[in-house]
Amino acid sequence: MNRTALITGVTGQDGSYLSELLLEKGYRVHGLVRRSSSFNRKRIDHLRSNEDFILHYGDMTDSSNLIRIIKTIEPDEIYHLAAQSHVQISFDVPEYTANTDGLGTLRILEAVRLLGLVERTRIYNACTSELYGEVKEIPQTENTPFHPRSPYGVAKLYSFWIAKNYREAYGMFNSNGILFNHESPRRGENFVTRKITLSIKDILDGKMKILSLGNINAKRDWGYAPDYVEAMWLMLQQDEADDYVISTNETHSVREFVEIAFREAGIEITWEGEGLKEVGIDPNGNVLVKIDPKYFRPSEVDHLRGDPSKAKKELGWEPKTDFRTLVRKMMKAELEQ
Ligand code: NAP
Ligand code: F7E
Repeated sequence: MNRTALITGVTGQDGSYLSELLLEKGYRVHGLVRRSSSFNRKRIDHLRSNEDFILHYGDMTDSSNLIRIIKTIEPDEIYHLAAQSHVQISFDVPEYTANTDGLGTLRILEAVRLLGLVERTRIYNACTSELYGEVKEIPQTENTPFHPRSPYGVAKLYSFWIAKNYREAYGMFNSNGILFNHESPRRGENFVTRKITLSIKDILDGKMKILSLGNINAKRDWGYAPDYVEAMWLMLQQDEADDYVISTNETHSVREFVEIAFREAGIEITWEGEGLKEVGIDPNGNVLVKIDPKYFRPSEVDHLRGDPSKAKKELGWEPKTDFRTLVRKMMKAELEQ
């Protein structure tokens, strides 16, 4: 096959699974990594000896490096995944989030356009169910109006529209993946699913007593990250660029995630009290879960459920992993570590 791909965000959860997928398919994979004072490559360390896996220093806030890298490698496909991806943290660093997640996408598009690669290079743009925010209908489809509820969501709204605008204005092959939450044992440790499995492991090991959470009634459409990176690849193999919802069409609360994860670890949790006083207790009456308002968001997304019918029809894509299996996989991986 001998195709060349560039992945921004290669050190992240999705970047690592996508790298594995593309290398298996025979691609030469280039990845953008940013400098940090301590090494941040543990998700891709196992790929380092592969000579088709090449890393370049860069940053989404610096156009000069993006132009230089894209000029050197002239990729057939760019998977643009790099982002400040934490919703709550985007309220703390809104300007940085806009720069990286919004303008970062523009920098990639402009680099491809100015380098004369419009005919050659196809771009996958990582968009998100956070665009729907305060949802206008259930389930959400490609036609549901957007109403983002965080600086992250608003930055990604710009990213969505600028990729679509460059598709319409310059005929670029830019596909937006509107991906709903997807998780794995490689999920960042401060996203709720991984925080829960990691904390349960710490409680069992005696390193932690109580898991503190924010809004446990929030509902998400949670899928399994390796299933979702396959959809990214499929989007770039189509005749035309387009926008696709990638989701499971099932929704579950954070509370349900907690209950199943504890059950997988052999502990049955029951709930007592209400609001800020609500606690999750084990059969011996020990409090293992409590509510801490510091994890509440200034504006919350309460309920997400995506309808992936278009992806099923046009890409032949379907989620392979259901919610229970996802929780089981994550908890099992945590306990085995
Ligand atoms: P992630 O684990 O947080 O990874 C983000 C990646 O972006 C990391 O490689 C990170 O590098 C890199 N990055 C952040 N800021 C950067 C900058 N200024 N310059 C260069 N690289 C930068 O995210 P993920 O879960 O894999 O998600 C991948 C993409 O899909 C993101 O755009 C995210 O917003 C979007 N998305 C995710 C989900 C989900 O549920 N996972 C759903 C919808 C959309 P470091 O390793 O150095 O931090
Ligand atoms: O929160 C609630 C929180 O941070 C999920 C990113 O990948 O998916 C992700 O964004 C829910 C929210 O993910 C805690 O309030 C309760 O309602 O795991 P999360 P997210 O905000 O849905 C979308 C699709 C993306 O695009 C993003 O990049 O869980 N919650 N207690 C908590 N959340 C966290 N993080 N920590 C808590 O203690």
